[in-house]
Amino acid sequence: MKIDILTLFPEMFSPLNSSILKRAVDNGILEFNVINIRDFSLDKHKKCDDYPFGGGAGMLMSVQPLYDAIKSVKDENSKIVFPSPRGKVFNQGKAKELSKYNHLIFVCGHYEGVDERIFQLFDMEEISIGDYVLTGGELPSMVIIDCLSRFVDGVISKESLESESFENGLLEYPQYTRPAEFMGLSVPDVLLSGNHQEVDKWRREQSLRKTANTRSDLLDE
Ligand code: 4FD
Repeated sequence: MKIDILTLFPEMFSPLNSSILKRAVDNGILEFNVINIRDFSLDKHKKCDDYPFGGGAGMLMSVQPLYDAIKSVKDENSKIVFPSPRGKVFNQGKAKELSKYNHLIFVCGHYEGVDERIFQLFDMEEISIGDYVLTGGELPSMVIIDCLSRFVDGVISKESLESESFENGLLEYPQYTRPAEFMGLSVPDVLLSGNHQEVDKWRREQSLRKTANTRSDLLDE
């Protein structure tokens, strides 16, 4: 999968170059391309923002640099994502859906938003990572990219995907590794019993209890 990222702050994307995502890039499964929107400004000072018509606080991103930046990477198979507080809220299901595309384009907004005409010029899906406001779309883009990448074939093992929180509609059960005792705290006996049926039953109960306690809204669905 090829992922183009259009941003005024390319240096913010260095985290894509570590850990699991780096391994996926090295293995040829993912390709990231970080592009500076400023390089497309036709203004003599490379300006990319301006005051809103009608007045109001702050600045908007100008439509011209954005338009030319998107034009430079888009083809008929591209899916364009625009992280924004006014989008539908992101979740695992949306991540899975996005992971099926061969080409994604992330457009990172800044200032108080963008000139609305960009949404008339391109089919862009606005997606929010939660009900709060950030200084730019860079962190939301990285959150969405990290999450969807896990669903791309070969990025992580199938088993890891299936056993995690949300996959069965519940939060994850408690887990333990060696040593069996630390600072007087021991691991639940059932996990050392070797009885897989009992282990599965215990984990299911723990998942249900955790979900009921902190995210009972998940049990309604
Ligand atoms: N909740 C989110 C996304 C972007 C953002 C921006 C319009 C502000 C939060 C377009 C207004 C982009 C989110 C940048 N803050 N800030 O997903």
